[in-house]
Amino acid sequence: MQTEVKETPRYALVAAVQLPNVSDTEFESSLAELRELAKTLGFQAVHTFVQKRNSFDRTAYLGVGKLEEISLFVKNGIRSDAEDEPAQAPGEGTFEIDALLVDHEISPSQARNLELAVGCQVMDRTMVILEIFHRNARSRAARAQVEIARLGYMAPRLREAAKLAGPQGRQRSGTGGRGAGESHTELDRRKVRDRIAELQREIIAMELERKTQRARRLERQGHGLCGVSLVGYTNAGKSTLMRALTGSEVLVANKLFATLDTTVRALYPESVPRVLVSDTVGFIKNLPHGLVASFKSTLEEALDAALLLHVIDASDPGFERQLEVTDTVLQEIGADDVPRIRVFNKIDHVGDEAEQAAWRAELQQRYPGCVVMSARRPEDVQAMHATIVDFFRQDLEETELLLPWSAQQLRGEIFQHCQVLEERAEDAGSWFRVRGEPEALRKLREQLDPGSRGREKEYWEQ
Ligand SMILES: Nc1nc2c(ncn2[C@@H]2O[C@H](COP(=O)(O)OP(=O)(O)O)[C@@H](O)[C@H]2O)c(=O)[nH]1
Ligand SMILES: [Mg+2]
Repeated sequence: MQTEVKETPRYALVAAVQLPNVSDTEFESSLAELRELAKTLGFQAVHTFVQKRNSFDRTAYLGVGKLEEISLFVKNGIRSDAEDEPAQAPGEGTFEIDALLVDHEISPSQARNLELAVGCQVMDRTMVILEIFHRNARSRAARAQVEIARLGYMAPRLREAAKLAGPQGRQRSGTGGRGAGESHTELDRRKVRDRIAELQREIIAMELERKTQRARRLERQGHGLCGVSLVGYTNAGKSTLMRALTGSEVLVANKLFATLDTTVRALYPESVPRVLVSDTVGFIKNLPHGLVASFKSTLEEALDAALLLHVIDASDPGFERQLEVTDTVLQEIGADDVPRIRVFNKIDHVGDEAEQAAWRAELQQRYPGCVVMSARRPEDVQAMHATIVDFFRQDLEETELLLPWSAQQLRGEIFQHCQVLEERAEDAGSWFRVRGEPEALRKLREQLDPGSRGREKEYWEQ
């Protein structure tokens, strides 16, 4: 008997048409990516249906035979003891299918017909990605940009639903000339257009604001708050590395929807200065054109970081092109001046030990300063941890501070902002040898030596 509380997984089927001009490798890698994207939405992709066709079926994307096959799967569910096998009949010991995910963007009417034919919710590739962006957009600019894309995507689909809403709707739009139904649709269309225009104005205004935000970010770093952002393609291992670096592996092990956790955590073991690591929305190989702007704006959050880790799947044959695209996009969003380390991950996934060593050497030669590692090897994660900490320490200064007995309340400040190398009690107070950010040290000195401020005051009062 199962007594532990477990979150219910949502099961999804995946379907795709392979067109004649699409190679098997390309097709497979797109499907793998879709499954990975589905996972970030909390779906477990249990079964994939593929069909080779010269074109998508105009009515329902897939052919009739395939539709029947899927609908049987949806009707009976899957066996709970073998999660990728169809059940013979619905009932006890079966799991329900919650959605069918389609690896292309399909038209509103295709989606509608497909839903009717298979008997469950249908999400196409664009909708899956939009949902991920929606969940990951944190800044106002990113949220506005994603809403524009959602409106553009949803509007024709809502119209489609309204059109099929029954005889009433049809009757109204059918009353010759400009029927009531039609003007209603036009009204909706205008509303959507107005809203999009409004959002676009907001975005322009926010662009100005962003410049100030960057200045603020630099100031924050001066206070000893350091951010690292992980960027790179979906499936490169960003979230895995993030969990390993922040010690949250244990925490999420029992949690099914781990990937939904958003995603800023302190480096663990903790360091001084304290380093915050954040995950970003991954690049997508097959990104629908209409989503490019939203993607870039969600990525812009990486601009807040003091250091970017560009994670690359070293075992992916297409990594070079992905690396170039990432570089270009980072440049486009103005992240060029943020220091960056290339992290070739998944080296454990490249052949045997000799092959791994050869590949490592080649990568290190081709990309000087890069890190080659596996997020699954604790010693590699530890080394990455050390590299990050070193990065934030390179600008640190070493100095001595005297904390007078009368100012012991500032003791906490010292430990929070500096690494204390030595401490000693003296007649006048506690003496420290510390390392810290120059700006943080300057502030501390000011607080600790009110005398200097007093002298300044005298000077000004003369
Ligand atoms: N073999 C191997 N697999 C890895 C490594 N890092 C991540 N993975 C796997 O690659 C898949 C994608 O990882 P994930 O962290 O979700 O990638 P993200 O999309 O970049 O966040 C998961 O199945 C991970 O378990 C690694 O270093 N070696
Ligand atoms: Mg991830």
